[in-house]
Amino acid sequence: MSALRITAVTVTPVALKDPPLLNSSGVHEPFALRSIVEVHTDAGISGISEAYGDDATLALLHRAGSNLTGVDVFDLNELSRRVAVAVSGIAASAPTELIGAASGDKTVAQAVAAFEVACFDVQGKATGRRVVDLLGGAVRERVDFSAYLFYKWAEHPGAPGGAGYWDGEADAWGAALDPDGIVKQARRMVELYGFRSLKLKGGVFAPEEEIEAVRALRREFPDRPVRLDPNANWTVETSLRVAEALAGELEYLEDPTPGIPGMAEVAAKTSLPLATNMCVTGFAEIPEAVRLGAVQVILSDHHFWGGFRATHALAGICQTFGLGLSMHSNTHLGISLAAMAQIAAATPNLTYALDTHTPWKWESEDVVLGGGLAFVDGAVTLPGGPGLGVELDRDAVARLHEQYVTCGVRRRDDVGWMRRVDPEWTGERPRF
Ligand code: GKR
Ligand code: MG
Repeated sequence: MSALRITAVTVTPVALKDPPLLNSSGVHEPFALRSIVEVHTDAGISGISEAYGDDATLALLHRAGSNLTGVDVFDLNELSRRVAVAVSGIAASAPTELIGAASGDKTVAQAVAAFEVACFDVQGKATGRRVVDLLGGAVRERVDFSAYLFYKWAEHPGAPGGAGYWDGEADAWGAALDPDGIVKQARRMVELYGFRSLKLKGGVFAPEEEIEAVRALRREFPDRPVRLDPNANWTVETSLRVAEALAGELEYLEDPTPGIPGMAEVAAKTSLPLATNMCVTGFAEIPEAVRLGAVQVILSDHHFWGGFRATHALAGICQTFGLGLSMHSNTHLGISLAAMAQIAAATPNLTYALDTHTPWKWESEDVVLGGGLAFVDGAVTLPGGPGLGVELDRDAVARLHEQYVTCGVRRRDDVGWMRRVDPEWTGERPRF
């Protein structure tokens, strides 16, 4: 096949309604931002991907995208080189502190990822093959996801007139502020999606309360593995106390405490596997983590590790050092869901159920035709179509772009939104 050259790229920011989910930084704002990336080629075939949608990421994508004209979508090494040249010197920033520290390498990786995924989509459409086939073939046709449980309020604070932010339109989940609320939320999520493992976002309330919530989940769902993720909101001492209380109860404990040395101190004294999407989020951080034995599971995420090929490089490193591999999620739409499923299906040692924020999406809000891949028994079956297997719903993109224009949110700020309720709130960690 002759070269398929990039003629233009399009980056469209969109905003989606987001419920008041609580975490160690604060609370989700009423809107989450994503960007829809399209790579157009001289053969008339376009590929799509999804990335963060904050101002800094948009500037990064525009800068990188402007240097891609003429690149063959099969020449991903050239794509990476062009991106690196275009974004060299751009200030490093992370779209949320909940995915770890920013660095120059990670900034390049994020931009490469956005365009690499779209190039794979073009490759698939041009060859009539699924992305999973281009990535080495499917080791599984069904990809398991886990129920992502959050403490949450019934509605957003600070709304005009005190009602929900959207003129009283509250989300369908209601409040979850104690173990009963979390179990109720889990029941609903399991009923709707069939998830066979559970993850609780912790670091919100006193650790003792979160221990009780995990125990309540274990009682209610004895056959489902449970993970707990306080996003580095505990000291080493607190982490060890929780680890002792929950030994044997958790599939893994995710980012209990900040930093590789702190995680290593905890890991040395607990039998619970420690996982991370905060202290190891780029290749440069792996050697120290391995040397100190700080983590036993790394959560991949093609959006910030550098795309599909980088995810495979990470998988190889995990295999070499006997580390487990799982997958992280931030708020996302159906293109990312399809991309996550494609790379997971092509990665043999990605054996943990993947995280996903999909259940927190407003039902009517997605940018792919049909609303996105469906979960049956907690798993997504890989679509049969070429490329990523999902198509853009252009009307929906236009609608969600309009929502972006009018919503006023331009970067994720969980700390700032929490200050509306608690003016003293700093979001500093560790709090417990
Ligand atoms: O959406 O509040 C959230 C999560 O806390 C997210 O931002 C994290 O990046 O899900 C993530 C995690 O596993 O840490
Ligand atoms: Mg995490």
